[in-house]
Order: sequence, then C-alpha cells, then structure tokens
Amino acid sequence: MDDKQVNRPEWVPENAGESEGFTTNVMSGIESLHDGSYKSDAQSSGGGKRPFVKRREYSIDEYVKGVREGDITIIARAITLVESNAEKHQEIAQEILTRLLPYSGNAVRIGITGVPGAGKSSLIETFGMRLCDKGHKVAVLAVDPSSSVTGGSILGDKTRMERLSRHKNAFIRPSPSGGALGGVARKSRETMIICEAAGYDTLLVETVGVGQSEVTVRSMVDMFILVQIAGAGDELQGIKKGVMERSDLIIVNKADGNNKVRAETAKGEFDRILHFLQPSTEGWESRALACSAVSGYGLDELWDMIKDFENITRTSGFFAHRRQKQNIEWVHSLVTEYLSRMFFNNDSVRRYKPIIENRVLNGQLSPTKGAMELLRIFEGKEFNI
Ligand SMILES: Nc1nc2c(ncn2[C@@H]2O[C@H](COP(=O)(O)OP(=O)(O)O)[C@@H](O)[C@H]2O)c(=O)[nH]1
Ligand SMILES: [Mg+2]
Repeated sequence: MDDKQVNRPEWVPENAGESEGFTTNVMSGIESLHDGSYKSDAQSSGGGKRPFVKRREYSIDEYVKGVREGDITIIARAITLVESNAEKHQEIAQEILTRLLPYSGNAVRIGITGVPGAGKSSLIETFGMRLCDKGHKVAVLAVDPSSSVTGGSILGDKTRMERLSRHKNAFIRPSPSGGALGGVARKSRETMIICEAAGYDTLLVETVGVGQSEVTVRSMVDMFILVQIAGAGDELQGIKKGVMERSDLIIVNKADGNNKVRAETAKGEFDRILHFLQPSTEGWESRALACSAVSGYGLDELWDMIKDFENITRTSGFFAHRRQKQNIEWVHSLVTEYLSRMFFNNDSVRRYKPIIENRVLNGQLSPTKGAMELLRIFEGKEFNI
C-alpha cells in the first residue's frame, strides 16, 4: 500500500479518498527521460521517495504549443491530464484535444496483439529502433485493461524496451490504469491524438490483455498485426478464427537459430489459412511473415508490407473510410458508456436494483421484466411489483 502512496500523482490533493474520481496509482513504467518522468530514486534504490518537486501549471496555450513542438515533458503532462479521471482535468484535457485535433491523423496506427511471451514488446523494440534510426518518430502505447488490477504493464515486466526508450525519436507510454476497458480505450485514443499532433508518424499499440482488448485495439488502428510463435500449437496460442480474421498480417516471431525452419513452415501454414478467411481490410489480402526480434530477420519486409498496406488502402479510400467509421463508433461507445454510468449511479436504480435482482434470482421475475422494471424506475416511474 505504501507503494501506492509513493506513486500517487502530485496533483491528487492530500485529503483525497480512493473513490473521488482520482487516478490513485500511477504505474512506474520505464526509467526513461523520454516519457517525461523523473528518473525515480524509488525504482533504483527500491526505497526512498522520489523528491517532491512542485510542478508548474501550464496554460492551455502552453500545452498546445509544447505538444506541437514535440516537448517531451509537456507531451507526457498532457497525456497525464487525458488519463486523469478528475473532472477539472478532463475539462482542460478536452480543450487541449480540440485544439490539437486539426494536427492529428497523420500517423500510421498499428495494433499488435498476441499471447504474452510471443515477443510483441521485443519486436516493437527492434523494429521501432530501426524506424527511429531511419528518422521516423515512433510512439509506443499499450492497452491493458487488467493493469489497474495487477499493477503490471508491458513496461513493468522484463521487457522494458530499454534501448528504444532512450532513442530521441521514440516515445513510450505504458497503459493507463483506467479500470474498465472502455476507460482505457478512451485514454489511449486521446493519447494517440496527442502523439500525432506532436509529430510521431508511426504509432505502435501493444495489446496486453487478452480477449476483448483485441477488438478494442482493432477499432482504433489502421493495421492490425497478430504475433505468433511456431510450434506452440493452436490451443496454447489461443488462436481463434475471429482474431485471425481481424488481422492484416500474422508475424511468426522467433524465426532464428533452430527455430527458423519451423517458423518458415508455420508462416506457410498461416498463409494458407488466411487465404480461406474473411479478409480484415477491404482490398488487402492478409498474409503471414516470419520475423525475429533478436536477429532482425524479416523486419525490412515488415516495413515494406506496412507501406504497401498503407499505399493500397489510402489509394482505394478504405484507409480514410475506416477512420471515419472508427470515429463514429467511438462517439457511440462514449455515449453508451456515459448512459450506462448514469443509469447505474441513479439513486432510484441503486435502491431497487438489489430487490429486483433478488426476484430474478428467486425466479419471481424474468430477466427481461427485471430489466424493464429498472428502466421504468430510471425514468422516474414508481416501483410497482
Ligand atoms: N529467440 C527469440 N526470442 C525472442 C524473440 N522475441 C522475443 N523473444 C523472447 O521471448 C520472451 C518474451 O518476449 P516479450 O517481448 O516480452 O513478449 P510479449 O509478452 O509478447 O511482449 C522474452 O524472453 C524475449 O527475449 C525472438 O525473435 N527470438
Ligand atoms: Mg509485452
């Protein structure tokens, strides 16, 4: 619990409780000067508190200017505002985002999924380094709805993208600890806007949680990549037809040493399977590629494929079309989320919900009738059963 105290953001008032809408825990993430965080004593010595430095408040103009100029500290602070659940931070954050929106949208957004251990973070590091060396500006984000429970994040585990995090052209941001997936998704999407306005041209989004987060990340990126390893067996890798159908590219990673031949064989098999599946992106035939995050094998080809994908879909108009669709879906999901929160926080609903649920459990009320009754109560009608 001590840990939590140390990690509480500076702007949380001393007397704020856990439930007042504040992010109560900031993940320590990587030790880097590029995420705008202080090189924390607490992390290296495992003990002492980081020195308390009162941060200067920036004006909205300063935020917008700083982000546009690529000022790492201000970018990180702007993202922290976006990630805050406090209402007053949200107001400022939304104003900043509105001002930045016209400068966003210019990056290619790539989502990367796959089971833990497949090598997503390692690939991002090796591949990201190459892009940065070529002069690209790469932002790496993670989407991990479980991070608020476990306190872990991609950058908290052993792969910390240490080389990449030190590169001047890279910006790495661990997953926001937003609780529900919806919250994490909103924060990640808004973080993407900030990164694009800051001039990052390639956004790599690592999916950390399994299941639902894949669907969410697919809905916020242009290209979706599934990372697999050869020989682990479909069961173990949890390959579902749905995930493959959402993928534009399947990377068979760890194609190095003794494993190279097996990886190439697996690549061939994936190519065959993909051929029979519904393609994820109109006008693009999903394909497989063998790569190694360790040797760098296949990574030039990976970049060529990303460029091909971008060219083909931009030319056909599908690229822009998908983004528009994603934006509208985003609006809808925000509305749904808002309504659901309002519904379950409604006083009458809270009062009668346990009673109605109990009747459903006892078989006195069908689930449908129970739901209808709750909705009636929400609309201000009398409880009448
Ligand atoms: N031999 C080999 N090992 C790799 C490769 N990529 C990742 N690994 C190892 O696989 C493990 C998991 O990698 P990580 O990037 O953390 O996977 P993630 O959970 O998918 O992000 C680590 O021990 C890596 O060193 C690769 O291309 N070849
Ligand atoms: Mg990882």
